[in-house]
Amino acid sequence: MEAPQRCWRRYSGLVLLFKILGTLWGAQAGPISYSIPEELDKGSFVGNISKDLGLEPRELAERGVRIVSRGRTQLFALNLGSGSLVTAGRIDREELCAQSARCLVSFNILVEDKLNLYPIEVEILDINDNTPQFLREELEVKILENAAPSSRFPLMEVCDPDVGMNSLQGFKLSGNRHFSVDVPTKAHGPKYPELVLDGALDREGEAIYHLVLTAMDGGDPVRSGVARILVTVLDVNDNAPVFTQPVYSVSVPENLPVGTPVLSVNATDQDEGVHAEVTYSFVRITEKISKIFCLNVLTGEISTSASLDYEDSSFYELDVEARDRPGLQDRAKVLITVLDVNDNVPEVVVTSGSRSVAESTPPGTVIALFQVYDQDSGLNGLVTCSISRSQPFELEKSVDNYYRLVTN
Ligand SMILES: [Ca+2]
Ligand SMILES: [Ca+2]
Ligand SMILES: [Ca+2]
Ligand SMILES: [Ca+2]
Repeated sequence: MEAPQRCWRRYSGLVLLFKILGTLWGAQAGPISYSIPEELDKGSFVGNISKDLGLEPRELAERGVRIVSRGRTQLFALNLGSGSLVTAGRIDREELCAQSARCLVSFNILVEDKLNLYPIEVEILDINDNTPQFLREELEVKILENAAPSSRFPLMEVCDPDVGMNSLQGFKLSGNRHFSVDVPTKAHGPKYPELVLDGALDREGEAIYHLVLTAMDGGDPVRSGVARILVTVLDVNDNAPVFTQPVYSVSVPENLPVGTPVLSVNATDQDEGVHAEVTYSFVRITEKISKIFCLNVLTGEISTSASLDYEDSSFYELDVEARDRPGLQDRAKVLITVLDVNDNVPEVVVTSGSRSVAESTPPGTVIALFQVYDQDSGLNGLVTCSISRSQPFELEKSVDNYYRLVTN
């Protein structure tokens, strides 16, 4: 196998060119041509040289027929017994001629007794003895999830040092509707397959794709090489945080100690990393409410920062916002109902009354008018009023929690 860097590079220096030593000896007009496939065993038949020189096989030895060439290891030899030209060893076409379309070996045969030179040309035919091979067997490709369809991403180089149909003919990508493979149509140069994005990606849907790329030559049988491609889809901030519910409701007693958590809001963000880092804040909050409730920026926990008072305010509506680091946001409502606690004692307010009462005062005389009330609500504000039976007075209910104290 050729070193990868040499693949697909055209260079001409490897074609053997043997100069004819001269025409002084009257060489033949054209070369004697033979062709053999590469990789034959040593001693394989190339051509019937004695016949083509018009000699008997035994004359090869008698007339001193031999191969002449300069500077290279001789690839061929004469079999003096059979009178044929044979291979002197295995010939690797790829080593000899690289990507040249035709691989010709030229040399001369000298007939010593007459000093006649005969040019010989042997074409080495390619066989499909190389499998397409990727320069790397694994590659990670990172693609932003918002990459436009038809975007292209270069993959690893592949080489097959054979020529013609025996070299690289095409690629196949393991079935995936998001990707295909294509090779830019350049006449020359390296063949880098490219990954083509066929459809929109969504990291939140699928973040990783395992693809198998196959490179095939056109030999018979076809040889193929495979490489694994890991596509990592990179996140883009395409999701806003979303609160787990649009409205959060809670009821708390008004005597809740300061600093007690009331409830937590929570928003999730489908993205990753800083695109999913959510912070919380109140939206358009009055100064009064901002002194009563505080919101933990990181956890979304709302707690009291002052005492609640049902009698002052029994209901709060707060707007909260969740925001990811780049700034996408969502909003929700928080409804806080303050429940009454029996924290007020009933009060008695005397509206009118006498300081003293004459002993002779007849029964049923009104001595005082007073009102009772309680700031609490419901049962906590329901006041009952009574007087000791041992006293010479009794209570008479009037309107609106008013009572009259009368003698009996
Ligand atoms: Ca070959
Ligand atoms: Ca091949
Ligand atoms: Ca995303
Ligand atoms: Ca986000």
